[in-house]
Amino acid sequence: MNETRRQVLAALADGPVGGPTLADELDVSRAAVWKHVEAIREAGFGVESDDDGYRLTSVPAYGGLAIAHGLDAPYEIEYHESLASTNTRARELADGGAGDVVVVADEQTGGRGRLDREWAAPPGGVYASILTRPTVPPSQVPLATLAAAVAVTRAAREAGVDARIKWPNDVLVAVDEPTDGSDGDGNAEYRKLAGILTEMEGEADRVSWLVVGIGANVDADDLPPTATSLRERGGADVDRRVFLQRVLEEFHDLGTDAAAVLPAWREHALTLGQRVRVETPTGEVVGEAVDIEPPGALLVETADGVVRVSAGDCEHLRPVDAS
Ligand code: BT5
Repeated sequence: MNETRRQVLAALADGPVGGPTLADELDVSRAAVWKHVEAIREAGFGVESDDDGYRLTSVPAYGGLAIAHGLDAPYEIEYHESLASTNTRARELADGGAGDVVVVADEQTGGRGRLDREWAAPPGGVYASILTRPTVPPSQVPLATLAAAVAVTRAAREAGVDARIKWPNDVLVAVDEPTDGSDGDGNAEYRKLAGILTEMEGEADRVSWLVVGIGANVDADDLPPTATSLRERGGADVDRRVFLQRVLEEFHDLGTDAAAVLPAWREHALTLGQRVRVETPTGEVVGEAVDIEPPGALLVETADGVVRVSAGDCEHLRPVDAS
């Protein structure tokens, strides 16, 4: 995205500002300012102009420039109405040498989950892949997945939806939680609000690129029965643009700093304290999930002692203290 266009947009938001003033401030021609203003209008922004100059009157619901506008994180936004998969596109950009780009689509026609599973991505959801080049070893990458889960959870909570994290990458919401503020019987049914697909390339001691793909349901149409959405769970006024901006800002702030990520993850974890069954590449582990440790391993207390699980699919059985 054109940096000057972002600057023009920011100036209009602080407006009114005259075209000649803007041209001077940004060191571009008046014709260039006019072209940027026209492009901003074409992107769906409301821009009024009168004797005092240009002024921003409205921001479109979604789109590349709209997401970039007011975003407090150093990412470029590449927006598509429709893509097969934002992760696939981000990988292409990575192969071309790009970094600090977020690929966003309104819908995906070939959304991917982990292990070649499908991700349903109808129009109206948040599908975003954050491409970065962190200076960390590959072993730290699980922290980025946890950071993304925390970021989505915090943004959902800000939108009024009580989201929790299921290890390692699912954000869930209870669909039959009591509304009187009590904890209920501990057997609430949870549905999936968001999932994260992390991909990377690197050498033993250094990540080359990292793509963290986030899929979050905002609207409820055409979702699998095990899914839920922000709108369905009461976030009726959720602004998809602001939600994504908050996710990106939180993700950027957390980084891959274990001291920041793990306490935040623990705070929102649904998995800790539960009886779990984890399908790992080397077999099944059943026991109580007791903690998470860097860079993202789940500690499961089994009949044979504590087992450290780095990867796998986790199923919550029943809470340990439920009868
Ligand atoms: C995930 O996989 O949860 C990772 C999903 C990542 C999707 C994002 S969207 C942006 C970026 N571009 C991509 O192509 N992908 C990423 P996993 O843990 O394997 O869960 C997949 C399972 O979730 C499926 O087998 C379904 O059961 C379920 N599922 C599919 N679509 C869903 C949806 N929209 N909401 C909730 N659950 C869904």
